[in-house]
Amino acid sequence: EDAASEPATKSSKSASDRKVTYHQYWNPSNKEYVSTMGSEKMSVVFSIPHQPSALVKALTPFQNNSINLTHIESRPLAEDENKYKFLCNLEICNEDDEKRLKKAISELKEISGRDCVKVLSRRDIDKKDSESEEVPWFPIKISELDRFASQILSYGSELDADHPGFTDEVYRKRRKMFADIAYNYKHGEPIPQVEYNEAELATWRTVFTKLSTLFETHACKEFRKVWPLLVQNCNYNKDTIPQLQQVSQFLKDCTGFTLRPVAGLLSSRDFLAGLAFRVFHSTQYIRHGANPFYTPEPDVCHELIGHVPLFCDPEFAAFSQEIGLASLGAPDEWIEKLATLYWFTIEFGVCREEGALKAYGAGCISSIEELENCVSDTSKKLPFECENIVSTKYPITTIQPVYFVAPSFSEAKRKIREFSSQIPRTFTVHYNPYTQSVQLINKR
Ligand code: HBI
Ligand code: FE
Repeated sequence: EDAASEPATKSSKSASDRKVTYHQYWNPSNKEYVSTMGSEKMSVVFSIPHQPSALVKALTPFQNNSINLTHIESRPLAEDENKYKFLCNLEICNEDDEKRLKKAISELKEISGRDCVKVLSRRDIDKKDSESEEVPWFPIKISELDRFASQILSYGSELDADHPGFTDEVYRKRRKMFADIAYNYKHGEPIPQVEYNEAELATWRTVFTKLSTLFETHACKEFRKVWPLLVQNCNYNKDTIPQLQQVSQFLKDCTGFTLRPVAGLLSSRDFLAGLAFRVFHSTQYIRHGANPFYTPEPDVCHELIGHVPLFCDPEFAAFSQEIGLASLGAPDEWIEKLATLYWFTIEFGVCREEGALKAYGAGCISSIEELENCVSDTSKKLPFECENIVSTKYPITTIQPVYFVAPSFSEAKRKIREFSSQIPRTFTVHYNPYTQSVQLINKR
């Protein structure tokens, strides 16, 4: 029954033979399943009337279904002063937990209304039933990305107990400041400038200095080409954390990509939708200085050093937008596939240059360990086939065991376009760069 928890057998089973749940992934080199974590974190966000006992009522579904909450937080609702929004964090450990959670969610929806409840998780557990023909909401014009600001997996300022900055009051205050910038940001505004403090600058200096030693030998040519321009134009150096606004302007001049500040992790659906409009959601805070070479979440080092240089390349920008356009209105199963494509390209992609392997994925470029691992023989390299990529499980907190070697970015874009033509949608999506909006054209 619970196939996921029995020990992996080293037989000839392939990744698709077995049901893999939670933090298990298929390691193709050892042909076995590896478990990375015991539980999966999720958040439930719901809005309820701003009046006594509304919260007690909204929490009864969790009580009735024995769901253990780990954190709860409230905010007034910008759109409606008569309502309050609550975020609850929880962890699920097995399928029984998930079953009870789903029941609690549907009860909560009865209480506060279907549209007032949202589940935020890496896997979309709050799926619509497959008979439902309803197309999930998606932004049509770039300004509608404002809707995502409050829908983040954790509220940015509230750190988990296992976060390196959990007990650091100063760090927590800073995180709240960064979260507020992102929370209040509206499309078209300049991104507020931030004066980074000494501790933050010291962390940047450590990371920047160490990573810089490997770029010449390990990073792809697109990265190496734009890096000196970022140094010249955007204050990329060991003593300055570049300002998002200045970087965004530079990116815009290169490829039309822009940055939007974000307070934490967005759902895959929301995050990918940004790419459709050539918008990259970027964090602005920096990791905690206790451990400069480890961060449990994206931070400004990862975004500015890992992601930004590649978005300056026209072919890479077009490739990235293609994944975003494919995601708009796609069913949940397809969002998961596209998120996996994102992972093995934009995050952990490698390519070949005159026979030698080079890194282009941001997760590789912003980590020493990954930079070394991704071009060495210790990790497995597979050819770039969308069908194979999307059925590959990957670890999110440890070094990657497998990489897919991309052909040129334009060829990768062609492959993604061909692959995503299978997405069951009644429309095709075209991007109009003049109006920064998508046009939907009915199929048939
Ligand atoms: N949210 N803010 C933010 N930054 C990311 O890099 C990010 C995200 N949400 C999902 C995500 N990345 C990917 O892992 C894919 O699920 C798309
Ligand atoms: Fe990233």
